[in-house]
Amino acid sequence: MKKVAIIGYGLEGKSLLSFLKKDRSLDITILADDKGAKIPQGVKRVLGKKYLEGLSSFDIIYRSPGVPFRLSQIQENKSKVSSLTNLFFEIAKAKKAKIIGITGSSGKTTTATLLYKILKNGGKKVFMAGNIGVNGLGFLNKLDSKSFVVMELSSFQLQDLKQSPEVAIILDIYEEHLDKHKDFSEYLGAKSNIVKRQDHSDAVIYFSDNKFSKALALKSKGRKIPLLGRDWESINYKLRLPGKYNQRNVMAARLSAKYLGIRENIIKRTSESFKGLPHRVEFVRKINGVSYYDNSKGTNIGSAIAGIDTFPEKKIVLAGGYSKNLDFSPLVKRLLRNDVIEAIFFGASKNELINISKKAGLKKIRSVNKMKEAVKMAAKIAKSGTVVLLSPGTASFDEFKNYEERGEIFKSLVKKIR
Ligand code: UMA
Repeated sequence: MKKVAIIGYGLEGKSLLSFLKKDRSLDITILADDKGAKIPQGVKRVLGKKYLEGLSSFDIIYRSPGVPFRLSQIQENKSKVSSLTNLFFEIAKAKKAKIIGITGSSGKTTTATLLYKILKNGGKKVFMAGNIGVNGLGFLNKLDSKSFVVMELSSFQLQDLKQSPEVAIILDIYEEHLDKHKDFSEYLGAKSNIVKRQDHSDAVIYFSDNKFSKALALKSKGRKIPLLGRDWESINYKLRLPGKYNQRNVMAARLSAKYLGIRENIIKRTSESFKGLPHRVEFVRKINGVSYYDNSKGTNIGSAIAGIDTFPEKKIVLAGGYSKNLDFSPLVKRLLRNDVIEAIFFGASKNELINISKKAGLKKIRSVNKMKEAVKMAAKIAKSGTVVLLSPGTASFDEFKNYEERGEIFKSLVKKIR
Protein backbone atom coordinates (compact mmCIF):
# COMPACT_ATOMS: atom_id res chain seq x y z
CA MET A 1 0.00 0.00 0.00
CA LYS A 2 1.13 3.52 -0.80
CA LYS A 3 1.43 5.74 2.28
CA VAL A 4 -0.21 9.09 1.61
CA ALA A 5 -0.09 12.18 3.84
CA ILE A 6 -2.56 15.02 3.44
CA ILE A 7 -1.25 18.08 5.28
CA GLY A 8 -4.04 20.40 6.33
CA TYR A 9 -7.72 19.59 6.75
CA GLY A 10 -9.36 22.70 5.34
CA LEU A 11 -11.07 23.01 1.99
CA GLU A 12 -8.27 21.32 0.06
CA GLY A 13 -7.54 18.62 2.67
CA LYS A 14 -11.21 17.61 2.81
CA SER A 15 -11.52 17.55 -1.00
CA LEU A 16 -8.37 15.43 -1.29
CA LEU A 17 -9.56 12.95 1.32
CA SER A 18 -12.92 12.39 -0.35
CA PHE A 19 -11.23 12.02 -3.76
CA LEU A 20 -8.33 9.77 -2.71
CA LYS A 21 -10.22 7.48 -0.35
CA LYS A 22 -11.95 5.86 -3.36
CA ASP A 23 -8.56 4.34 -4.18
CA ARG A 24 -8.28 1.31 -1.88
CA SER A 25 -4.55 0.95 -2.54
CA LEU A 26 -3.82 4.14 -0.59
CA ASP A 27 -3.13 4.29 3.12
CA ILE A 28 -4.12 7.87 4.01
CA THR A 29 -3.14 9.93 7.08
CA ILE A 30 -4.25 13.50 7.79
CA LEU A 31 -1.64 15.77 9.35
CA ALA A 32 -2.59 19.17 10.76
CA ASP A 33 -1.37 21.65 13.35
CA ASP A 34 -4.92 22.01 14.64
CA LYS A 35 -5.66 19.55 17.45
CA GLY A 36 -9.40 20.13 17.13
CA ALA A 37 -9.65 19.31 13.39
CA LYS A 38 -12.87 17.34 12.81
CA ILE A 39 -11.61 14.35 10.89
CA PRO A 40 -14.04 11.51 10.06
CA GLN A 41 -13.88 8.41 12.24
CA GLY A 42 -11.61 5.67 11.01
CA VAL A 43 -9.24 8.05 9.21
CA LYS A 44 -5.66 8.05 10.51
CA ARG A 45 -4.37 11.35 11.83
CA VAL A 46 -1.45 13.15 13.45
CA LEU A 47 -2.61 16.41 14.97
CA GLY A 48 -0.98 19.17 16.99
CA LYS A 49 2.45 20.79 17.17
CA LYS A 50 4.46 17.73 16.13
CA TYR A 51 2.30 16.94 13.11
CA LEU A 52 5.19 17.00 10.63
CA GLU A 53 7.65 14.88 12.56
CA GLY A 54 7.10 11.57 10.76
CA LEU A 55 6.81 13.07 7.27
CA SER A 56 9.67 11.10 5.74
CA SER A 57 7.77 7.81 6.22
CA PHE A 58 5.19 8.75 3.53
CA ASP A 59 5.40 7.98 -0.20
CA ILE A 60 3.30 10.94 -1.35
CA ILE A 61 2.63 14.16 0.57
CA TYR A 62 -0.20 16.51 -0.40
CA ARG A 63 0.40 20.00 1.01
CA SER A 64 -2.48 22.44 1.57
CA PRO A 65 -1.65 25.94 0.29
CA GLY A 66 -1.77 27.53 3.75
CA VAL A 67 1.06 25.27 4.97
CA PRO A 68 4.31 27.10 4.14
CA PHE A 69 6.32 25.28 1.46
CA ARG A 70 9.56 26.45 3.05
CA LEU A 71 9.03 24.55 6.34
CA SER A 72 12.16 22.45 6.88
CA GLN A 73 10.27 19.12 7.12
CA ILE A 74 8.59 19.85 3.78
CA GLN A 75 11.85 20.90 2.14
CA GLU A 76 13.54 17.69 3.36
CA ASN A 77 10.84 15.63 1.62
CA LYS A 78 10.44 17.94 -1.37
CA SER A 79 10.64 15.23 -4.03
CA LYS A 80 7.52 13.58 -2.55
CA VAL A 81 5.51 16.77 -2.05
CA SER A 82 2.50 17.35 -4.27
CA SER A 83 -0.80 19.22 -3.89
CA LEU A 84 -4.43 19.19 -4.91
CA THR A 85 -3.55 21.67 -7.68
CA ASN A 86 -0.83 19.36 -9.03
CA LEU A 87 -3.18 16.38 -8.98
CA PHE A 88 -5.87 18.41 -10.74
CA PHE A 89 -3.45 19.57 -13.47
CA GLU A 90 -2.22 16.00 -14.08
CA ILE A 91 -5.70 14.55 -14.57
CA ALA A 92 -7.22 17.54 -16.38
CA LYS A 93 -4.30 17.68 -18.82
CA ALA A 94 -4.51 13.93 -19.43
CA LYS A 95 -8.15 14.51 -20.42
CA LYS A 96 -6.96 17.31 -22.74
CA ALA A 97 -9.01 20.01 -21.02
CA LYS A 98 -7.63 23.51 -21.54
CA ILE A 99 -6.55 25.24 -18.32
CA ILE A 100 -6.53 29.03 -18.10
CA GLY A 101 -4.56 29.97 -14.98
CA ILE A 102 -4.91 33.41 -13.43
CA THR A 103 -2.52 34.93 -10.95
CA GLY A 104 -1.53 38.38 -9.66
CA SER A 105 -1.62 40.20 -6.32
CA SER A 106 -5.23 41.28 -6.68
CA GLY A 107 -8.10 41.04 -9.13
CA LYS A 108 -7.74 37.27 -9.60
CA THR A 109 -11.22 36.29 -8.45
CA THR A 110 -12.95 39.10 -10.34
CA THR A 111 -11.06 38.34 -13.56
CA ALA A 112 -11.60 34.58 -13.20
CA THR A 113 -15.33 34.99 -12.57
CA LEU A 114 -15.81 37.38 -15.50
CA LEU A 115 -13.80 35.18 -17.88
CA TYR A 116 -15.84 32.15 -16.78
CA LYS A 117 -19.07 34.04 -17.55
CA ILE A 118 -17.80 35.24 -20.93
CA LEU A 119 -16.74 31.73 -21.98
CA LYS A 120 -20.07 30.35 -20.81
CA ASN A 121 -22.02 32.99 -22.75
CA GLY A 122 -19.78 32.21 -25.72
CA GLY A 123 -21.10 28.64 -25.66
CA LYS A 124 -18.00 26.94 -24.27
CA LYS A 125 -18.04 24.02 -21.85
CA VAL A 126 -16.37 25.80 -18.96
CA PHE A 127 -15.56 25.18 -15.27
CA MET A 128 -14.02 27.29 -12.53
CA ALA A 129 -11.67 26.14 -9.75
CA GLY A 130 -8.74 27.02 -7.51
CA ASN A 131 -8.07 29.69 -4.91
CA ILE A 132 -11.57 31.02 -5.58
CA GLY A 133 -12.67 28.23 -3.22
CA VAL A 134 -14.02 25.68 -5.71
CA ASN A 135 -12.77 22.11 -5.57
CA GLY A 136 -11.77 21.05 -9.09
CA LEU A 137 -11.48 17.37 -8.13
CA GLY A 138 -15.27 17.34 -7.85
CA PHE A 139 -15.84 17.84 -11.59
CA LEU A 140 -12.82 16.01 -13.06
CA ASN A 141 -15.05 13.24 -14.44
CA LYS A 142 -16.94 15.79 -16.57
CA LEU A 143 -13.80 17.08 -18.34
CA ASP A 144 -12.95 16.30 -21.96
CA SER A 145 -10.98 17.83 -24.81
CA LYS A 146 -13.67 20.49 -25.35
CA SER A 147 -13.55 21.68 -21.73
CA PHE A 148 -12.07 24.91 -20.42
CA VAL A 149 -11.11 25.33 -16.77
CA VAL A 150 -10.61 28.85 -15.43
CA MET A 151 -8.32 28.49 -12.41
CA GLU A 152 -7.48 31.16 -9.89
CA LEU A 153 -3.95 30.34 -8.70
CA SER A 154 -2.41 31.85 -5.56
CA SER A 155 1.34 32.02 -4.95
CA PHE A 156 0.92 29.18 -2.42
CA GLN A 157 -0.68 26.95 -5.04
CA LEU A 158 1.87 27.89 -7.69
CA GLN A 159 4.92 27.48 -5.48
CA ASP A 160 5.29 23.72 -6.02
CA LEU A 161 3.30 23.43 -9.26
CA LYS A 162 5.00 21.05 -11.68
CA GLN A 163 3.05 22.03 -14.80
CA SER A 164 1.85 25.30 -16.31
CA PRO A 165 -1.55 26.15 -17.79
CA GLU A 166 -2.04 26.44 -21.57
CA VAL A 167 -3.12 30.05 -21.08
CA ALA A 168 -1.61 32.10 -18.25
CA ILE A 169 -2.95 35.47 -17.16
CA ILE A 170 -0.62 37.54 -14.98
CA LEU A 171 -2.37 40.55 -13.44
CA ASP A 172 -0.63 43.33 -11.50
CA ILE A 173 1.95 42.10 -9.01
CA TYR A 174 3.21 43.82 -5.88
CA GLU A 175 4.18 42.87 -2.30
CA GLU A 176 1.84 40.34 -0.70
CA HIS A 177 1.87 37.42 1.77
CA LEU A 178 5.23 38.29 3.31
CA ASP A 179 4.09 36.64 6.55
CA LYS A 180 4.29 33.24 4.84
CA HIS A 181 6.77 33.76 2.01
CA LYS A 182 10.39 34.29 3.03
CA ASP A 183 10.60 37.50 1.00
CA PHE A 184 9.27 39.18 -2.14
CA SER A 185 11.65 37.25 -4.36
CA GLU A 186 10.30 33.93 -3.05
CA TYR A 187 6.79 35.23 -3.81
CA LEU A 188 7.81 36.14 -7.37
CA GLY A 189 9.56 32.79 -7.81
CA ALA A 190 6.37 30.99 -6.77
CA LYS A 191 4.30 33.02 -9.24
CA SER A 192 6.75 32.33 -12.07
CA ASN A 193 5.63 28.67 -12.14
CA ILE A 194 2.50 29.82 -13.98
CA VAL A 195 4.64 30.14 -17.13
CA LYS A 196 7.78 28.13 -16.38
CA ARG A 197 6.62 24.95 -18.08
CA GLN A 198 4.66 26.53 -20.90
CA ASP A 199 5.70 25.55 -24.43
CA HIS A 200 5.47 27.21 -27.84
CA SER A 201 1.80 26.38 -28.31
CA ASP A 202 0.83 28.11 -25.01
CA ALA A 203 0.20 31.80 -24.31
CA VAL A 204 0.60 34.36 -21.56
CA ILE A 205 -1.45 37.55 -21.21
CA TYR A 206 0.17 40.15 -18.97
CA PHE A 207 0.44 43.81 -18.06
CA SER A 208 3.50 45.30 -19.68
CA ASP A 209 3.17 48.43 -17.49
CA ASN A 210 3.68 46.35 -14.31
CA LYS A 211 7.36 45.40 -14.21
CA PHE A 212 6.84 42.20 -12.23
CA SER A 213 3.95 40.99 -14.40
CA LYS A 214 6.14 41.64 -17.46
CA ALA A 215 9.29 40.05 -16.03
CA LEU A 216 7.39 36.84 -15.21
CA ALA A 217 5.63 36.72 -18.58
CA LEU A 218 8.94 36.98 -20.41
CA LYS A 219 9.98 33.66 -18.83
CA SER A 220 7.35 31.89 -20.95
CA LYS A 221 8.25 29.99 -24.11
CA GLY A 222 4.72 30.61 -25.34
CA ARG A 223 3.09 33.51 -27.19
CA LYS A 224 3.38 36.72 -25.17
CA ILE A 225 0.34 38.99 -25.37
CA PRO A 226 0.88 42.32 -23.56
CA LEU A 227 -1.73 44.73 -22.21
CA LEU A 228 -1.32 48.36 -21.19
CA GLY A 229 -3.59 50.38 -18.90
CA ARG A 230 -4.15 52.97 -21.60
CA ASP A 231 -5.55 50.32 -23.97
CA TRP A 232 -8.78 50.90 -22.07
CA GLU A 233 -9.38 54.12 -24.05
CA SER A 234 -10.06 52.10 -27.18
CA ILE A 235 -12.35 49.64 -25.37
CA ASN A 236 -14.36 51.92 -23.14
CA TYR A 237 -17.15 49.55 -22.05
CA LYS A 238 -19.79 51.01 -19.75
CA LEU A 239 -18.98 48.93 -16.70
CA ARG A 240 -20.98 48.54 -13.52
CA LEU A 241 -17.71 47.76 -11.76
CA PRO A 242 -15.99 50.80 -10.23
CA GLY A 243 -12.34 51.84 -10.43
CA LYS A 244 -9.40 51.71 -12.82
CA TYR A 245 -8.23 48.38 -11.41
CA ASN A 246 -11.49 46.79 -12.55
CA GLN A 247 -10.91 48.16 -16.04
CA ARG A 248 -7.62 46.24 -15.94
CA ASN A 249 -9.39 43.07 -14.78
CA VAL A 250 -11.90 43.42 -17.62
CA MET A 251 -9.14 44.05 -20.17
CA ALA A 252 -7.34 40.87 -19.09
CA ALA A 253 -10.52 38.77 -19.23
CA ARG A 254 -11.43 40.31 -22.60
CA LEU A 255 -8.09 39.62 -24.26
CA SER A 256 -8.02 36.05 -22.96
CA ALA A 257 -11.56 35.44 -24.23
CA LYS A 258 -10.63 36.90 -27.62
CA TYR A 259 -7.59 34.62 -27.74
CA LEU A 260 -9.90 31.68 -27.05
CA GLY A 261 -12.14 32.69 -29.96
CA ILE A 262 -15.04 34.51 -28.27
CA ARG A 263 -16.74 37.29 -30.25
CA GLU A 264 -16.41 40.93 -29.13
CA ASN A 265 -20.18 41.49 -28.75
CA ILE A 266 -20.42 38.63 -26.25
CA ILE A 267 -17.40 39.90 -24.29
CA LYS A 268 -18.81 43.44 -24.20
CA ARG A 269 -22.31 42.39 -23.16
CA THR A 270 -21.04 40.10 -20.40
CA SER A 271 -18.54 42.66 -19.08
CA GLU A 272 -21.10 45.46 -19.02
CA SER A 273 -23.68 43.40 -17.12
CA PHE A 274 -21.15 41.99 -14.59
CA LYS A 275 -21.94 43.25 -11.11
CA GLY A 276 -18.71 42.16 -9.44
CA LEU A 277 -18.15 40.27 -6.22
CA PRO A 278 -18.78 41.01 -2.54
CA HIS A 279 -16.17 42.85 -0.40
CA ARG A 280 -14.38 44.33 -3.40
CA VAL A 281 -15.33 47.99 -3.18
CA GLU A 282 -18.91 46.88 -2.67
CA PHE A 283 -21.49 49.64 -2.16
CA VAL A 284 -23.25 49.06 1.16
CA ARG A 285 -25.57 51.97 1.87
CA LYS A 286 -26.05 55.74 1.65
CA ILE A 287 -27.20 57.37 4.86
CA ASN A 288 -27.23 61.05 5.85
CA GLY A 289 -25.63 61.74 2.44
CA VAL A 290 -22.62 59.51 3.26
CA SER A 291 -21.88 56.51 1.02
CA TYR A 292 -20.35 53.44 2.68
CA TYR A 293 -18.21 50.94 0.75
CA ASP A 294 -16.76 47.59 1.81
CA ASN A 295 -13.31 46.74 0.43
CA SER A 296 -12.54 44.06 3.02
CA LYS A 297 -10.79 42.05 0.27
CA GLY A 298 -8.22 44.87 0.17
CA THR A 299 -5.94 42.60 2.20
CA ASN A 300 -2.67 43.86 0.76
CA ILE A 301 -1.32 47.38 0.23
CA GLY A 302 -1.89 47.50 -3.53
CA SER A 303 -5.53 46.46 -3.33
CA ALA A 304 -6.18 48.80 -0.39
CA ILE A 305 -4.80 51.70 -2.45
CA ALA A 306 -6.76 50.60 -5.53
CA GLY A 307 -9.92 50.79 -3.39
CA ILE A 308 -9.10 54.35 -2.30
CA ASP A 309 -8.34 55.35 -5.89
CA THR A 310 -11.83 54.26 -6.96
CA PHE A 311 -13.47 57.47 -5.75
CA PRO A 312 -12.71 61.11 -6.54
CA GLU A 313 -14.90 62.15 -3.55
CA LYS A 314 -13.60 63.23 -0.14
CA LYS A 315 -13.33 60.14 1.99
CA ILE A 316 -12.69 58.62 5.38
CA VAL A 317 -10.58 55.46 5.15
CA LEU A 318 -10.73 52.65 7.72
CA ALA A 319 -7.50 50.63 7.70
CA GLY A 320 -5.72 48.08 9.89
CA GLY A 321 -5.94 44.49 11.05
CA TYR A 322 -3.53 41.55 11.05
CA SER A 323 -0.21 42.55 9.49
CA LYS A 324 1.34 40.30 6.85
CA ASN A 325 4.75 42.04 7.21
CA LEU A 326 3.97 44.23 4.23
CA ASP A 327 5.43 47.74 4.01
CA PHE A 328 2.64 50.16 4.95
CA SER A 329 4.52 53.23 3.63
CA PRO A 330 2.84 53.34 0.18
CA LEU A 331 -0.59 53.20 1.88
CA VAL A 332 0.31 56.03 4.28
CA LYS A 333 1.64 58.03 1.33
CA ARG A 334 -1.69 57.58 -0.44
CA LEU A 335 -3.56 58.68 2.70
CA LEU A 336 -1.59 61.94 2.68
CA ARG A 337 -3.45 63.09 -0.46
CA ASN A 338 -6.19 65.71 -0.14
CA ASP A 339 -9.13 63.49 -1.01
CA VAL A 340 -8.61 61.59 2.27
CA ILE A 341 -10.15 63.69 5.04
CA GLU A 342 -9.35 61.25 7.82
CA ALA A 343 -7.80 57.81 8.31
CA ILE A 344 -9.09 55.68 11.16
CA PHE A 345 -6.68 52.89 12.14
CA PHE A 346 -7.82 49.82 14.04
CA GLY A 347 -6.74 46.31 15.00
CA ALA A 348 -3.37 44.65 15.61
CA SER A 349 -1.41 46.81 13.17
CA LYS A 350 -2.74 50.16 14.33
CA ASN A 351 0.44 51.19 16.21
CA GLU A 352 2.63 50.34 13.23
CA LEU A 353 0.34 52.44 11.04
CA ILE A 354 0.46 55.34 13.53
CA ASN A 355 4.27 55.24 13.70
CA ILE A 356 4.70 55.23 9.94
CA SER A 357 2.11 58.04 9.65
CA LYS A 358 4.00 60.16 12.18
CA LYS A 359 7.24 59.72 10.28
CA ALA A 360 5.51 60.58 7.01
CA GLY A 361 3.84 63.68 8.49
CA LEU A 362 0.30 62.30 8.18
CA LYS A 363 -1.69 64.11 10.87
CA LYS A 364 -5.32 63.47 9.98
CA ILE A 365 -5.41 60.13 11.80
CA ARG A 366 -7.44 58.61 14.60
CA SER A 367 -7.14 55.19 16.13
CA VAL A 368 -9.38 52.74 17.93
CA ASN A 369 -9.03 49.12 19.00
CA LYS A 370 -11.74 47.34 17.02
CA MET A 371 -13.32 47.77 13.60
CA LYS A 372 -16.68 48.28 15.28
CA GLU A 373 -15.40 51.46 16.98
CA ALA A 374 -13.88 52.63 13.70
CA VAL A 375 -17.29 52.42 11.98
CA LYS A 376 -18.92 54.28 14.86
CA MET A 377 -16.32 57.03 14.74
CA ALA A 378 -16.57 57.36 10.95
CA ALA A 379 -20.37 57.70 11.16
CA LYS A 380 -19.94 60.44 13.76
CA ILE A 381 -17.51 62.59 11.78
CA ALA A 382 -18.53 61.95 8.13
CA LYS A 383 -20.21 64.84 6.33
CA SER A 384 -22.84 64.62 3.60
CA GLY A 385 -21.37 64.01 0.13
CA THR A 386 -18.39 62.03 1.40
CA VAL A 387 -17.45 58.35 1.24
CA VAL A 388 -16.56 56.03 4.11
CA LEU A 389 -14.42 53.16 2.86
CA LEU A 390 -13.18 50.06 4.65
CA SER A 391 -9.89 49.36 2.82
CA PRO A 392 -7.76 47.58 5.44
CA GLY A 393 -4.51 46.65 3.64
CA THR A 394 -4.17 43.72 6.04
CA ALA A 395 -5.50 40.25 6.75
CA SER A 396 -8.35 40.00 9.24
CA PHE A 397 -7.24 37.19 11.58
CA ASP A 398 -6.65 39.40 14.64
CA GLU A 399 -10.38 40.08 14.93
CA PHE A 400 -12.20 37.88 12.43
CA LYS A 401 -12.23 34.40 10.86
CA ASN A 402 -11.45 35.76 7.41
CA TYR A 403 -11.93 38.81 5.15
CA GLU A 404 -15.48 37.69 4.33
CA GLU A 405 -16.53 37.74 7.98
CA ARG A 406 -14.87 41.16 8.42
CA GLY A 407 -16.80 42.47 5.39
CA GLU A 408 -20.12 40.98 6.51
CA ILE A 409 -19.73 42.48 10.00
CA PHE A 410 -18.75 45.85 8.49
CA LYS A 411 -21.90 45.78 6.35
CA SER A 412 -24.13 44.86 9.27
CA LEU A 413 -22.62 47.68 11.39
CA VAL A 414 -23.22 50.15 8.56
CA LYS A 415 -26.81 48.97 8.21
CA LYS A 416 -27.38 49.79 11.88
CA ILE A 417 -26.24 53.44 11.57
CA ARG A 418 -29.11 55.89 12.22
N1 UMA B 1 -2.50 24.09 8.61
C1 UMA B 1 -1.39 23.42 9.15
N2 UMA B 1 -0.20 24.10 9.21
C2 UMA B 1 -0.07 25.39 8.76
C3 UMA B 1 -1.19 26.05 8.22
C4 UMA B 1 -2.39 25.36 8.15
O1 UMA B 1 -1.49 22.27 9.55
O2 UMA B 1 1.05 25.95 8.84
C5 UMA B 1 -3.77 23.35 8.54
C6 UMA B 1 -4.90 23.96 9.36
O3 UMA B 1 -4.90 23.45 10.68
C7 UMA B 1 -6.10 23.47 8.58
C8 UMA B 1 -5.64 23.49 7.13
O4 UMA B 1 -4.22 23.44 7.19
O5 UMA B 1 -6.40 22.13 8.93
C9 UMA B 1 -6.05 24.72 6.38
O6 UMA B 1 -5.51 24.68 5.09
P1 UMA B 1 -5.34 26.00 4.21
O7 UMA B 1 -4.90 27.12 5.07
O8 UMA B 1 -4.50 25.67 3.04
O9 UMA B 1 -6.83 26.35 3.77
P2 UMA B 1 -7.92 25.64 2.86
O10 UMA B 1 -9.18 25.67 3.61
O11 UMA B 1 -7.46 24.32 2.34
O12 UMA B 1 -8.05 26.71 1.68
C10 UMA B 1 -7.06 26.81 0.67
C11 UMA B 1 -6.73 28.30 0.43
N3 UMA B 1 -6.22 28.89 1.64
C12 UMA B 1 -5.02 29.50 1.70
O13 UMA B 1 -4.31 29.63 0.74
C13 UMA B 1 -4.59 30.06 3.03
C14 UMA B 1 -8.00 29.02 -0.01
O14 UMA B 1 -7.69 30.35 -0.34
C15 UMA B 1 -8.56 28.33 -1.26
O15 UMA B 1 -9.79 28.92 -1.63
C16 UMA B 1 -8.77 26.85 -0.98
O16 UMA B 1 -7.55 26.25 -0.52
C17 UMA B 1 -9.19 26.09 -2.25
O17 UMA B 1 -8.13 26.00 -3.16
C18 UMA B 1 -8.14 31.32 0.59
C19 UMA B 1 -7.10 32.42 0.74
O18 UMA B 1 -7.14 33.18 1.69
C20 UMA B 1 -9.44 31.97 0.10
N4 UMA B 1 -6.15 32.53 -0.19
C21 UMA B 1 -5.17 33.57 -0.16
C22 UMA B 1 -5.69 34.83 -0.82
O19 UMA B 1 -6.59 34.74 -1.68
O20 UMA B 1 -5.17 35.91 -0.48
C23 UMA B 1 -3.94 33.07 -0.94
